[in-house]
Amino acid sequence: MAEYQNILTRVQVRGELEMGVPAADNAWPRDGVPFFSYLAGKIGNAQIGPIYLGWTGTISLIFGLIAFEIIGLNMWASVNWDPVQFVRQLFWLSLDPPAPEHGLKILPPMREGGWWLLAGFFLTASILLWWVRMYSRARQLGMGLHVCWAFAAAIWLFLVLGFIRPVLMGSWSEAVPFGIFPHLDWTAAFSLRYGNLFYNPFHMLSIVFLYGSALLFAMHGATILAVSHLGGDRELEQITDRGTASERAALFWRWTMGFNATMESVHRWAWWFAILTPITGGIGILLTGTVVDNWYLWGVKHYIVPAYPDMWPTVVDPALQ
Ligand code: 07D
Ligand code: 07D
Repeated sequence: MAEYQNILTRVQVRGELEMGVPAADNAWPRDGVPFFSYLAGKIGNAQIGPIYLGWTGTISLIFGLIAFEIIGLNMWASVNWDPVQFVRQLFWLSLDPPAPEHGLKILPPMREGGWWLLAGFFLTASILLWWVRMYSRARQLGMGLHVCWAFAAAIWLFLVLGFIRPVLMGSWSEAVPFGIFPHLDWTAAFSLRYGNLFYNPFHMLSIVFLYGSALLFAMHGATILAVSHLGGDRELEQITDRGTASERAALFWRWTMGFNATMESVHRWAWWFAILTPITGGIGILLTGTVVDNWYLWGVKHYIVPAYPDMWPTVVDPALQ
């Protein structure tokens, strides 16, 4: 029994190596010879491969690599091609979007944002092609399209941040730089520039769904693990049956909080919470600077926050000068 008190997977799923169900179109075969890995079996299925790359997968990876190279080489150039400094400063290095004077120019000088645009183009193409791949693989396997629509929700926020909002604002300079800490600086500066993002109701909603996703994930993951020694991880067969591990799990929640999700509905809850995080987030970013210029003043106007007491002489917002 102790075998099944699991945090990591204790059961190594190993049978015959399998190639998966026959696919409707065999235009592009599955690549690689499958093999078993003990470590992979610790966290999931022990079989690695074969993988289906196809045209969209292959081009997506190539485009992603080109973007990654452009970003990396620009960062390296920014430390005069010094390999030691490149490694030491990697997290602080940046490839910035064009400066405001270039507006929405499609061909700004390469060293003044041109490389950022090119990298952005390849990264976006790569992500969109990966989306097409998710869509086509799901169709071919006769699955629902839940995964690719969830991915589309994240792509929505990505496009708002780096493309749609900058276009609406008339300047690439509004977009996010490529860089580990630089993109955090951008995030903080964005919040400050637009009067504290905490008062943006869509940022609030996005946080609700983000935290809610963590809570749901914890509840569901914990519940299934808690009944997996009774076979509760075989969720599907147990949805409607009585006397199963699932019924016990459901009862646990009904007894502790008076209500329980079902084996099916909990996954719908999880899906909606997850996708609503970037959907509401994207709406919040889209409204910032386009419709609302200062979320703090917006909050004062709508009685969300009290105004600061009038203690000092009025100053003009330097951003408005
Ligand atoms: C665990 C799945 C695996 C994904 C990983 C990320 C890259 C970047 C860098 C080429 C959960 C792979 C990383 C491909 C390579 C270069 C220069 C997903 C998992 C391991 N952020 N962000 C991170 C991205 C934005 C914010 C980390 C991407 C917005 C804050 C990582 C995007 C804002 C914090 C990262 C993006 C924002 C981070 C870990 C795109 C507002 C952190 C991510 C495409 C939403 C955290 C140092 C992670 C950190 C962090 C990547 C956009 C805010 C580098 C690819 C502009 C506050 N972000 N981010 O695990 O440690 O996600 O930063 O939009 O604290 Mg970010
Ligand atoms: C980034 C979607 C794009 C990613 C894609 C994936 C690759 C390859 C590689 C696997 C994450 C691309 C993949 C390239 C991967 C490998 C190998 C999703 C992304 C397509 N905030 N804030 C949010 C909190 C503050 C700010 C969301 C909390 C401050 C800005 C979220 C706090 C300031 C923006 C959230 C807090 C500020 C956000 C992001 C607390 C900074 C956004 C949701 C407790 C001082 C973004 C409306 C998400 C947004 C966002 C949480 C504080 C700024 C809920 C908990 C006040 C500018 N914040 N924030 O899913 O949507 O991101 O805002 O203080 O743009 Mg915030």
